[in-house]
Amino acid sequence: MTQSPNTYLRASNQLGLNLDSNVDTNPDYLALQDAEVYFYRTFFSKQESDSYLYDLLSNTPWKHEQIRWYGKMIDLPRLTAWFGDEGKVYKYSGIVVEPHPWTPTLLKIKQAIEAKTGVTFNSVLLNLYRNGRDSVAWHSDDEPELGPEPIIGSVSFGETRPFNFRHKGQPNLRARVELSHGSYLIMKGRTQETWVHEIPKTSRQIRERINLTFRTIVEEAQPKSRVRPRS
Ligand SMILES: O=C(O)CCC(=O)C(=O)O
Repeated sequence: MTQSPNTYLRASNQLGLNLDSNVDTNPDYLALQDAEVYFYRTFFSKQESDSYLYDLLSNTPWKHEQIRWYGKMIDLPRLTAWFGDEGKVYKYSGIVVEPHPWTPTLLKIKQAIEAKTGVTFNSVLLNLYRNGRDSVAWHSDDEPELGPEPIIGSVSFGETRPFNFRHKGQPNLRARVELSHGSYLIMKGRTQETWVHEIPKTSRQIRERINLTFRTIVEEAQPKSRVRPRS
């Protein structure tokens, strides 16, 4: 007798088999000079990723922030939302954001990445790229409140977008990772000190993408002479 996929899933479940056998167990290590970057191409299964994408698109209080760019106020080319533990205020590009409290969905995603890698986070910035015109310009996640050598955990759902790296001291050193639906990228060590990253615009007709960059706001922000805005 042939079994329908659902019968197979139920049977596998009863046997305690891994239903997500097509998710990555170990990350790829990206050999970037002066940096430490790991990448799970498929951290969340397609089914989980579809459900997270739909939930986050519908239930996030998306905001269109403005920044001062060469003396003029401009809209960020994406929508954002900041969540985290109480009091974990984030300041970037002249924007100051108070955290929304964690939602059950965000806590589930956070617990999944923490359980696998042993790294914990107390906040997350959500970015919604509505189409190919939305982007994030070259920058590093090196705001003082992230402390030295911050660990950034970056989860993506929706349309695949290229994530470009450029070395700060040797701009001809470049790398690219395709951040696909359900992927998880971890940047640690000196990555933010030595490299910048961007999501470029594209003229391709593409659908939405949501990125969640989990961070840890440290209690004592280190004074810093210059923080470059990102657009
Ligand atoms: O969307 C991404 O993958 C990158 C987002 C990012 O660089 C940031 O929020 O600082």
